[in-house]
Amino acid sequence: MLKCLEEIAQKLVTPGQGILAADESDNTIKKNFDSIAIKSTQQSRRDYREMLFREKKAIQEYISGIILFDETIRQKAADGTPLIELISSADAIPGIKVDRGTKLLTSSDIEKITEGLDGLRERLVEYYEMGARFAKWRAVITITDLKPTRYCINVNAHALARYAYLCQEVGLVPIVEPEVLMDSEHAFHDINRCYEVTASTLRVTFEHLIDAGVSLDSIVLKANMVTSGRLCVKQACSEEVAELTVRCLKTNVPSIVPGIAFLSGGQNEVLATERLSLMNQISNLPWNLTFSYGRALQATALATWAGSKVNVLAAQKAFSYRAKMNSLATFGKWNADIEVGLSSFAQKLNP
Ligand code: 5MM
Repeated sequence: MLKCLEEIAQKLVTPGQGILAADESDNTIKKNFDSIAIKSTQQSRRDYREMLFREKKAIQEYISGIILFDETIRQKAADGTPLIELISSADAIPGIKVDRGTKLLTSSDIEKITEGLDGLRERLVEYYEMGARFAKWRAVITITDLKPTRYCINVNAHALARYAYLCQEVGLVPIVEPEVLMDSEHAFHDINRCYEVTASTLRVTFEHLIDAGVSLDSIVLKANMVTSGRLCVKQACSEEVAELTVRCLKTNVPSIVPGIAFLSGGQNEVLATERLSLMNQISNLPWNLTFSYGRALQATALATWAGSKVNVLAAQKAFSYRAKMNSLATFGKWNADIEVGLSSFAQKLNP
């Protein structure tokens, strides 16, 4: 069983490939659809995700795994094919978000705890039987002058460790995602404060994973980059983000972990790609560094699709293009000259 888990974890972080986070909860996808004036219904969510999953060539080449929401893993495409089969037939690994979202910690008006441990073992078995081979649980840590508290980091790390152990027990690779938010309404912090909080969060998370008996060679860490907060007046440049992120990870993430797949966290598509590429230009990294982007893989594709069948081809090309740019970034081979921009790309599509 463990040999197989190791192989799945390795495949998820194969150089040249990364993960598509398509597990937006109903609230999040509604906000995304609001931005293109589309009503979020079971069918519109299905149509949008089917459009992405049918971009077979791009998925085969650039995407190692796709994280699904509970509704999606049960859905069928318009022609009756289960959506999960579209993913498997493109040689990508289906994954599933298993946390049940965040709630306020009782002692705090800002800090959150991620829920979903009750009945988790049984749900994981069901997802495995449905074909999922990895899972995801996201904890969120908010920075203010006085936060996060040690208590918040601890309870979230504890939940991540219990989740990760249960996943491995049933044959799912756990993606462990302790996200230090860069885009909260409180995010006035500078990059050094982000470094400090990310370092403590990772240190405590790995202490809990080790105490719980989680096999660290069979997980994927989904980490935030070390950046300035969205509202910080002086934004750190990409070179500094890359350098501090790698330094923070080297100090706090054991080298036995096969790979780290970054979240984009509100960075725009090009910045998220540029920073991943810069990190992969740094030599002697003990783990593979790749992407597990939601917004930074989908933003242009979503806007291009705009809920209309006539835009499906162009939206798929936009998704494919972004996936390719990030694939190059996993080799440290992306640069601004290659990033020709979607306008000229779209012109080539519709000359
Ligand atoms: C795709 O979004 C995921 C689900 O978020 P919600 O439960 O809030 O709807 C989210 O966990 C995502 O995987 C990570 O935040 C990374 O996505 P971004 O957009 O930051 O790359």
